[in-house]
Amino acid sequence: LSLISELMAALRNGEFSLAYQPKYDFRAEGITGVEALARWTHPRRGVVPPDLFVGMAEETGHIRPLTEWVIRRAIVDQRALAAAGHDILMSVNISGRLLTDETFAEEVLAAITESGARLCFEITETAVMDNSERALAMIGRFKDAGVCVSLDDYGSGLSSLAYLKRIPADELKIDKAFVMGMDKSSRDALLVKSTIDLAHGLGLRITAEGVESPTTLALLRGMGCDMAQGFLIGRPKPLHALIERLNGPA
Ligand code: G
Ligand code: G
Ligand code: NA
Ligand code: MN
Repeated sequence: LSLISELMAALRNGEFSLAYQPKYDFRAEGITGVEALARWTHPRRGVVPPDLFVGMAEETGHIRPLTEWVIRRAIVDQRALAAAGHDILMSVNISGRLLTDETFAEEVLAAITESGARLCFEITETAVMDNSERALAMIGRFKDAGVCVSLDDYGSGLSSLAYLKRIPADELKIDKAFVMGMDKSSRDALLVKSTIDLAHGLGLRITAEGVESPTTLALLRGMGCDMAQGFLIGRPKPLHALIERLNGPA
């Protein structure tokens, strides 16, 4: 039996979970957001790498049920965090492919509106570009429903400034490849600084992902970056561990 054929049952059987990676807000000097990352712990194979099952799900038409599961769980956990006194913006990854699936969008919009959860969709730039007109229309509808839109992995795809200008995004996430190199490479640092200025010029918030060292964090603060995400801030962890972190000293 191939792994992907087990995905639907795995979703029903509780083999999936979400790990939450904190996002540090420079201005608020604390954690104001998290990125939800899907995890599959297979009963025999153990942990299945997310890149593997996300890629397979995209290729085999399983990305919609997987994403619906992720969003449902993210909504419940966002509300649980709010009830515990933590007003956290919950980011979920959305494959660009799903942006043009109208029944997916209707269902998800209804669930989010009903719940009142504060969600943000992280969309990879390359995927958005595939089907621009329909994807743009869908992004607009999510935004109207109060969902924030983030362009993930910025700088690693087919970046077009003209396209960036057209997308009604709220946030840009600069790809970790540039951020991880910026404490050693002045070229990487310059690219990060330029991207921060570009985002701010367009009225977008900017998150740097892949922050692994205090030097990088200090550089980003000096450059006026809004948010930092990476192993230095925190690894992806289960909800209970996130809550412990949020309850603990800053
Ligand atoms: O922690 P990390 O190894 O989780 O994630 C690997 C990749 O899998 C990242 O590119 C991440 O965006 C992607 N990913 C994790 N969870 C999801 C998800 O729920 N949906 C989609 N589309 N991608 C996800
Ligand atoms: O594609 P996306 O940006 O959603 O990918 C998120 C991925 O980046 C996850 O696999 C997550 O575990 C990983 N990640 C998050 N922070 C860091 C970091 O500081 N260093 C490295 N190497 N990977 C990170
Ligand atoms: Na992401
Ligand atoms: Mn990313």
